[in-house]
Amino acid sequence: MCRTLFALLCLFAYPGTPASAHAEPTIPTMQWAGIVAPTRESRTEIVNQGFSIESVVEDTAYGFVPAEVLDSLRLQGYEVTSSLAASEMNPQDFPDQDAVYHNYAELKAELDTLVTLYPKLAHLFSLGRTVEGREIWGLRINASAENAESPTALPGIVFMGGHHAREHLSVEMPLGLARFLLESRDPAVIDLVNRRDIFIIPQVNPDGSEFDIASGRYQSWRKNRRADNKCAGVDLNRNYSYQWGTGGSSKNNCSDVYMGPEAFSEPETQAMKRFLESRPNLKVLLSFHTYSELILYPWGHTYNDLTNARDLAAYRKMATTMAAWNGYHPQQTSDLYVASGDTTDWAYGTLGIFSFTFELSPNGWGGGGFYPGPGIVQKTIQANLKPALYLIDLADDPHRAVAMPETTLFFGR
Ligand code: 0X9
Ligand code: ZN
Repeated sequence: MCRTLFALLCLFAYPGTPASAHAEPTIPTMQWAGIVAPTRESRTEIVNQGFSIESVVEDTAYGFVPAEVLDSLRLQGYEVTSSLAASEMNPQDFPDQDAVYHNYAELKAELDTLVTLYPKLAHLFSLGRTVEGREIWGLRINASAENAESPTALPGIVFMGGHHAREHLSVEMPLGLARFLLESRDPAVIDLVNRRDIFIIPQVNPDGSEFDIASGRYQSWRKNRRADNKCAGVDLNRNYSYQWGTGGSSKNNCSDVYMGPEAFSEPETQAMKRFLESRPNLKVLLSFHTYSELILYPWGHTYNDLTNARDLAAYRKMATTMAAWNGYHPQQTSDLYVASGDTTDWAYGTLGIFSFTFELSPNGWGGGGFYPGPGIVQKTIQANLKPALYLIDLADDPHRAVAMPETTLFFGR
């Protein structure tokens, strides 16, 4: 078991302690570990203590955890099935092999190209700047708007990726979707695009993404790059304000699920807040993450079902419909583990936007985890086009999903 585990772990390019950029003897070493946690409650409990769960295989949760937290979990009686200091892991893969992925400059160049090729349809804008001063780019696809700001009566939808630095595939997915929507000559797609106000924000956390690749070796970095705490970074997907800090996130700034000193403490989440609040026509949101092949819908901060039965019925129908197309597993977010402060709970709980998280491929850490290689990019984009078109169509009224027969051609009316 251990041998197999080590072989698989070596697929992760994780060369050193993320905190080593601020090396002090007191900074705990990050570990990759497996812990027996067979129920959602036990998984929530270990997340609460600072364990960042990345995948669940049978009764074991795998993820990153500061060494001191792992020691404490052991003392509490948790069975640790495997653990490995990050610094012991040698990368087996080289970023050169992954040249198909877009770094920050390449992403901007690609967005510029799309705007140049489709000036009447595509409008580039900045949502604001990151901790390190990078612009967070957004692309608006709207056939009747003159620019990124002009008002519209059309129903809106937003796709986003890259909240978590190492989840590079989650940047490629919305970027690939943008390209598809602009390039398609399918009359049904053209008609759909003409009827909607579509926003694509491929990389919410460019500082983190750049840090992850900058040294030429992947850093398995998750958070943003706030540098004024002992260990750098805030988990942006724990920093939104809805039920912030109520479970499944950590006050320990060395944890990968550090919630930040207060809700919306980070310029990246502030930028998202400003953007989403300024667009009342937005009715649907999809935040791409990796990995595990899941379709998640609220709530994430509580095991309770949504109290709005009409919304819940629509969410369930939408999730199962999309799952039949991409083969992912649909579930309420908290069935995995409770986590508070994420994008989707806030967007739905505060703004009423129908919000999903997709955990993209691979479906387990045997497939390369956060670094699944170049071959998966186009497959993932293709697999998720139909779900994306379905959501775009439903942006006028997601409740329409409930009465829609499974076989309905969801666009092209
Ligand atoms: O933990 C997360 O932020 C997401 N998983 S990831 O492996 N990409 O980090 C899932 C977020 C789902 N939201 C909640 N559990 N509330
Ligand atoms: Zn993520």
